Amino acid sequence: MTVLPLIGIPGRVKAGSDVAGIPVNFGAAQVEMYMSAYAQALIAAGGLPVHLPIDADPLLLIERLDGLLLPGGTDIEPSLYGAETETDVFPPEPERDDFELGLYKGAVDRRLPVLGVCRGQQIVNVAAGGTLHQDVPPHSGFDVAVDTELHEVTFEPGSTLRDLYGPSLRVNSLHHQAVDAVGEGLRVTAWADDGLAEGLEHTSLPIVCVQWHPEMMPTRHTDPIFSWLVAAASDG
Ligand SMILES: [Mn+2]
Repeated sequence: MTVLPLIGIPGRVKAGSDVAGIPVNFGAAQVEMYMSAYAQALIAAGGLPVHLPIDADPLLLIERLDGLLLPGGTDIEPSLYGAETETDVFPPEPERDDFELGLYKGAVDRRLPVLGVCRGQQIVNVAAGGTLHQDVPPHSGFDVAVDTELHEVTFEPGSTLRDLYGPSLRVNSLHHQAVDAVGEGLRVTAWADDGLAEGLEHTSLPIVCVQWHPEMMPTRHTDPIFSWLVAAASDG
């Protein structure tokens, strides 16, 4: 029997009262959720996705995984990159920051492949000592369909993203924050036409990040970024 590469996806914590359809007496119960499109894309690419509960020890989880997908989500606590809060549009969830930073640290120590998407790219950058722009309204496509191609990105020659996508790509844009100062060991390999960083790669580890949401596009089942993660997770 073929053993598929096991790829972990953390989620987000909600109260039962914030989830439609849950009986009212479960209102105080903790619920975790993630966007299924990530799992669907990884399954289509030949991987085996698994949800990572926030209450588990991130390092024990990482020991069992072949790869990590850090997904989109809320803002990162600005004090983690030495800044004051400038916006509360998507308030930080400190426990989630701790959990995902722990997962990422473990993945780096084990040299596990990591794909960061949106907030995931920002987590990777902050973990490496980088900083964020806290509000970039032209990239906040929250009032249009999630697969709306809002801008173009151009890829750096000699990068993994360039190998996967070619010279440029039209992408959706569902973020209101973005990479500012780039963290140690990372380089920007995708640029929006206004100069914002839309992709990051580690210079020596199998870590690739994108600021857009490939899993929200109708092409998610064939998008090469998920095949990259599955192939890299199969190499170990
Ligand atoms: Mn964008």
